Amino acid sequence: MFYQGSPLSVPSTRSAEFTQISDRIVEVLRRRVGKDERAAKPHDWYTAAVYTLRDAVIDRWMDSTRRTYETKGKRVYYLSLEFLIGRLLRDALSNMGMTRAMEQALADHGFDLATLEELEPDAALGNGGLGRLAACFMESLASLDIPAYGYGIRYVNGMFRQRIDDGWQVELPETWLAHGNPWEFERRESAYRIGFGGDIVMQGDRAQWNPGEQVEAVAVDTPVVGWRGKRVNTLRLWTANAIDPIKLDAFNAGDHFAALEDDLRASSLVRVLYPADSSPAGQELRLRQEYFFTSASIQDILRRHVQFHDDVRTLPDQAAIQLNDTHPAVAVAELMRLLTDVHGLDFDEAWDVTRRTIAYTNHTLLPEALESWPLPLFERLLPRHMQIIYAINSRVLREAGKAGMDGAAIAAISLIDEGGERRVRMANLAFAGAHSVNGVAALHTDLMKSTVFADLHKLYPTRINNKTNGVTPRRWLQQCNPGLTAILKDAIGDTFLGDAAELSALNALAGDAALGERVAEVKRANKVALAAHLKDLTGIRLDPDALFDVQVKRIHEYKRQLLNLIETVALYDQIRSHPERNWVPRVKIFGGKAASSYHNAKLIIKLAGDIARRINSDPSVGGLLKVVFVPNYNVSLAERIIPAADLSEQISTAGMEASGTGNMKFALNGALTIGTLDGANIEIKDRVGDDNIVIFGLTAEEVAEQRANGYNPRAVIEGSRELQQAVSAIASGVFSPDDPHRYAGLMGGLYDHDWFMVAADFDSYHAAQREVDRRWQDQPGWRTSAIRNIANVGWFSSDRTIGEYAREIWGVLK
Ligand code: B1N
Repeated sequence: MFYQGSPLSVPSTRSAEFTQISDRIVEVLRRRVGKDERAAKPHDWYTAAVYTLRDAVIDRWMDSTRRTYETKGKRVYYLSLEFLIGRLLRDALSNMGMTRAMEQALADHGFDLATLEELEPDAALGNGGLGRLAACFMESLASLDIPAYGYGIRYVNGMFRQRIDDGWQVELPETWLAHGNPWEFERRESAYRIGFGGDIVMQGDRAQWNPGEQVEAVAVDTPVVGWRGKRVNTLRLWTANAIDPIKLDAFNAGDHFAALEDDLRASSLVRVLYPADSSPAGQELRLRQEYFFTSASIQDILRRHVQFHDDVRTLPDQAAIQLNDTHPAVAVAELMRLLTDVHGLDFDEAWDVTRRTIAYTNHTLLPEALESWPLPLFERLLPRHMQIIYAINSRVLREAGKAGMDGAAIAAISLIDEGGERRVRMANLAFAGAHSVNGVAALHTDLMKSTVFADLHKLYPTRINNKTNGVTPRRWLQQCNPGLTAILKDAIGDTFLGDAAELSALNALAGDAALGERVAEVKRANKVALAAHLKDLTGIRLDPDALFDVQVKRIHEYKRQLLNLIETVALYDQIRSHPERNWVPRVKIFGGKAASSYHNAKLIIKLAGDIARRINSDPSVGGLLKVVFVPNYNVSLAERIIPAADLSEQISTAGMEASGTGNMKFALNGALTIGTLDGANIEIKDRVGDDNIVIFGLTAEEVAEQRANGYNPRAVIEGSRELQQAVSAIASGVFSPDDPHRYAGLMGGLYDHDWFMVAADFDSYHAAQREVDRRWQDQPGWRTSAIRNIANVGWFSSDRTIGEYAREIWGVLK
């Protein structure tokens, strides 16, 4: 694998840059990694390569910071409990324009860049879409030359590693920091005290909070390089230290555990990411994490502000704080607290500053994912914030009263849920404390106005706005699909690299057979590469000429992996009953993690494995159908899978997927979408055109209507032969002979309530899949559709999204 001492072929054009890098790597290897070239292991070379690149990044980083200070520009602060970054080496090299030079330099020492890249662990400080969006946004902010900081938590253990044991998900800790992290810089000087509990004493009309416990938050910075290295911004993740890490008296008295108790309490705060993703995560530690990172971030923002502008009242001119969902919503109360209790503003002034500074993004309307905290817990942990929230609430309710709202509307607007156990509603707090509240796709924003926030929207009718999500085309096209990128450059030039909207030039070439063939060749090469990788991971052999039909995302009932699996079983039945038909060979690829406490999601993973085992070993399907569950789906796997997909499954129950962002990545890489009219699928359809996407199923409105009018899934199942057959096969243990009742409950749920409308959409989905078959059988037509997808989804670049936030919410771009 590694050609120690015997260089790989090095192109004859040795740039000056390459020679310099080659020499620098050896220098760095010796002086900073502490290894001699002969003794160095591949990981040492990887580290030396990162340090060498990092030196170039640091120069730009300091330039960027200096420019921001000099121009006294307004800064954007993106507060997010999750940043799902993945690997950084390829991204930073590519954005710095150093990929080729680094490749040559490493080859000079006998190493292959692609192989060394594999040694970098994924920074998986996020669950799924929300965390990945934060990472795409950080890259776009730097690419658009906007001064911005990301703020979050430096989890020691990020998203768990998923192992599949006998078909079941097993969660293992992910130890991404085990070999150190060459990208990060600890900033001991940027440290803040974070309090919990305690009591409040009034001094005149000023409150003083005396916390019962304190920890120290310390900043750890990672550079974020924008496209063409224009700007390097900072991702600032907080780690926690005990104020008093060891109680020597206790230690000397022999009570070693008590001596280290504070240290343990501090480290447990930043120890693990909650693997919740749109599932409830309501435990005390979660609230502590949220307040810990939010307070540290707000203190840091205020410190930076008063350092240069001694009046806190000008904060809204200098800072825009974006809350990524409600996880940092306590920022509203924390900023109020610091402005009043510490900086001496009166309540009205502070409220004005707070609202003009803060904006909030909502990412889900699922009731179980809307954060609310039991009031006694909140009050015990954050007594001063509880007082401030009461004060905000009385103000908001007064406004609602003045506006003539009725009791039901006032109860819905209240920051306190009074139905049953009293709870603090974080979404209402964020809504009240922000000047902008945005949804992440057009339909989702409309539903915010008509459902969860209907009454708040009536009271503050200009606050809700839409910012349809986007993805960075650097990582999700250029870096993950260099083959396709090269063809596109040949076809339309390279302006699309800086502006993804320029991909639309491809529309003129959509029917060009030669281009269609070249795009298909790259797709096939990507499929061959993926097949080889999946063979290593799972032992399953895949035919690269089959249609690769992919559903990779978190496992959740609303995302309806179950609909796809049931349809897979129906297809299997039909292939066996009608082997003479002209079936399209398919590979069904599934991947994704289930929240550790989400029983049905875990059962769905087991079902995928059970179905795969049975179908893959059945000679009567003659290789026409293969099913794989890819273990441990993560960003790096997505980078291999998405460029190799023919068909993208975006099949959530309409009205439930706020946006989706995988849908955008697949289309950008030339996959066709089979999907419902949900989230951003609708906007993708509007752009690629009805002929280049396959839409099925109920609309959000029809889903709501059916639910309201008494939906009867049992009748639906009994009325569909294919569905009934597939469901009863699964229920009766055809795929689980070792435990025939394993899926009786899961299938019983479909008959009894079927909240996610699997049965209602089945026939329509099944027919849509046969429509996919017909389109696939016309390969030139399929290729044209693939090109139309690539040509028309440039709009879903996160550069466009960030441009909209910058102009319409933050006021930082013209
Ligand atoms: O945010 C993504 C959207 O594209 C997806 O449609 C949406 O499901 C996702 C609690 C969440 N919404 N809510 C979460 C994550 C973690 C958690 O603890 C909720 N994730 C989404 C980006 O807008």
